Amino acid sequence: MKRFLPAFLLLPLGLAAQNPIINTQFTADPTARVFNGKVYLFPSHDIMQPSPLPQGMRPNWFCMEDYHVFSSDNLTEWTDHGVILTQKDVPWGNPNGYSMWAPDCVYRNGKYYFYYPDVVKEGMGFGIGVAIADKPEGPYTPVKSNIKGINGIDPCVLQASDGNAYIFWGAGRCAKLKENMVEIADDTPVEKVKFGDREFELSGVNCLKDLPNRQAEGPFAFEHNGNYYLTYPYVRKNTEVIGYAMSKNPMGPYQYKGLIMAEHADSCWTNHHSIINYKGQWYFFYHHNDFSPNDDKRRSARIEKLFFNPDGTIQEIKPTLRGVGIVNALSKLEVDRYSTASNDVKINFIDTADKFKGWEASLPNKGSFIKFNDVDFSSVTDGYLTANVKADKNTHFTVREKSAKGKVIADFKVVFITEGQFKRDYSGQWLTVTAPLDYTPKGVTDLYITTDQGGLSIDNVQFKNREKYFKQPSNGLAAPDEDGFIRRWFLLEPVNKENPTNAVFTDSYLKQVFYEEDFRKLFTNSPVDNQKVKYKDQTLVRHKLDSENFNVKLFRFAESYKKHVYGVMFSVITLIECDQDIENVRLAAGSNSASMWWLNDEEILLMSGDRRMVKDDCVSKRITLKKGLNVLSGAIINGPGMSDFCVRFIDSNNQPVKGIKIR
Ligand code: FUB
Repeated sequence: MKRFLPAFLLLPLGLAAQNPIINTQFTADPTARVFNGKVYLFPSHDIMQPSPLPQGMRPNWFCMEDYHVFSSDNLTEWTDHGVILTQKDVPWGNPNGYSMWAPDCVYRNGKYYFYYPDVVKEGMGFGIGVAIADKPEGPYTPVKSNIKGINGIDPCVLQASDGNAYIFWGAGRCAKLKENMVEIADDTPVEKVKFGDREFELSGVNCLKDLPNRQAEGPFAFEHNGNYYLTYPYVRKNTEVIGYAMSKNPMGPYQYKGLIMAEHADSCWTNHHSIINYKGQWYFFYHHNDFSPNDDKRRSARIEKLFFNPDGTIQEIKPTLRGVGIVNALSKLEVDRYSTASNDVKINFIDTADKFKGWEASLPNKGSFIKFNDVDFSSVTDGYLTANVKADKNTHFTVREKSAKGKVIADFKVVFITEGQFKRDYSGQWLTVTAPLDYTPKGVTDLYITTDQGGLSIDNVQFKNREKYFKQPSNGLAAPDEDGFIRRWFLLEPVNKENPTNAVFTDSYLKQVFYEEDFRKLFTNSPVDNQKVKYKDQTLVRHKLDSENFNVKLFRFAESYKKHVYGVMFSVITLIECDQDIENVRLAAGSNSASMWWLNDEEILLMSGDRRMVKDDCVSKRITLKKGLNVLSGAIINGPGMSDFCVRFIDSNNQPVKGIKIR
């Protein structure tokens, strides 16, 4: 009964390792299983209650109408395979019961058996049904009737090393399954129990008899190193903890051993879990009401690592926001779900009207920090870092390796009020800020984000590999590209020229700044690679480069030499060799923003105003490229934009001139 999702929904959800692990819907009661080398997650699917409430639905209660299955091979990126069963598909269930509670799924005899509770159509209470598939993702076909003899919720099937499959449910009841996996064994004991003055018959063995078991539910049983573990939520004080008991036999008697996880700190009443070993590490899946802090019936799956002591007992687990998994530095790191943080760090929803948008972490003081562990840098080459941040004052933060005082990877100034730059105040706005990497860590390491001023909120960071915009020029002469664009240039590092807006780029302003004496001195007819040039208090270097693109990305050029990228002027030169005079050609240029062009020291084109780079945006008067060497030079100015330009010559038929060589 698989419902097919549009193809784009089958794509990985693109989530980084963090808790909760799914942020597109609620995912309660997470049962994880390993099939075919992958982890499959079978949660129940909390939804908001319909309005008005259907008849008989308890207000402020659980509400689930279907199941999705998710998979992952790294525990950090999850694929939603869509709906595998809905309440309308269950032949014996109430189609409007909204009670598709905690499920399980196991593989046996070439089939996948999906066990799920639902309220029965006839009679009272919950039954447990089975749906069968050939693949973990489905399609699943529900068996016509629920398992006879079982009234209750929260099925879990243990496939023991004795060759049998055992089903656990409710408050720790257990029965052996027949080989068909859809019936309990004929010799299952039946116990008579009294609730008030009514007597009921309950099948199976009560494995939690005489153990701490107040309001116990959600049993999860597994076997490890010759021990059987029965792990289960129960109420120790007012809300659920997860405890466990051990035995040498699947059906007990079990001995209580202690807690795996204590009560949720914020009194989310339920917890529900599963335990797997994946690639040699044990993991504990559980839930919390992260996305609905005021409503503990809408929950979301989380993961932590689980460890055994040498005697087989389990170490208690403290919930974290970070969760598990080595995360690729090139994916979005939701650092608001950190591993640890200084005590003053607070987290808040980014948007309280849409909590699935996630959180921000605020670092209020000098010295505040957050740590985000296990980031894999093996795919980061020549990288830079972007960060999604908000500042309530000018602030400065650094991303470091291994400790809050560790080696600086990247250094950010959040509000652009810096020396030599035009003033602009972005306080209180979400911004994506970028910084070059001062240092690229190797392998898997921990990140620390620290601020020496406070006033910072951060949502996520993402490392990015720098696209290659330039390469070192090859020996010899270069030709224009197939469209005639000139790609070989001497580019001088930018001159700082504060301009908060490009609206000032009138003809007269441009003539004034481009002909200013010190700026003109930056132009030469014999440019040299790596030549140092003085401009006022700046020392600039000229670089001979071949552009990878038809448009020469001056913004990226400036960024790569750690120069200002906004509020700047560039001087660019190219040396053109012609075998003969080429008459009646015109320079066709595009630039972001304004620019001026000279051929052999004669001004041939002025492109004023606040421009975007467009091919052949403006053309010059007709000119002659003379036999021998021609020097084409340009000045480009920009305020807050990303500077670039493209230049080619066109002939009298508007065709690109390609019969030239660039020195
Ligand atoms: O999700 C509904 C119920 O809440 C589950 O079946 C219980 O285990 C508890 O998590």
